[in-house]
Amino acid sequence: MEIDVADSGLAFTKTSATASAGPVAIRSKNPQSTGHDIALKGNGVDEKGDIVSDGGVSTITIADLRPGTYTFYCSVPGHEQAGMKGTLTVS
Ligand SMILES: [Cu+2]
Repeated sequence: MEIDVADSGLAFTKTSATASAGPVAIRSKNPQSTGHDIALKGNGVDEKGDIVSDGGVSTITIADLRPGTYTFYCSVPGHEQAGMKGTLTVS
């Protein structure tokens, strides 16, 4: 699934997403010159992708994501607090 970085500002292009339980890969293309990553936390999951910029794609892969509610976010310091986050609902 894709959760891309917005063209500008500290935001993704969506604030919520859904996925089916099981193996899940999240790809996040970052068009900005500012570095960002995609990260996921909740229910014992704590995954962070590489920080990328200028069209790069940050990726995380979870082998067996369980049903529940997770937070996707950018782990660059200050970015989540500034609003670079959203909710991933897995069912
Ligand atoms: Cu960021």
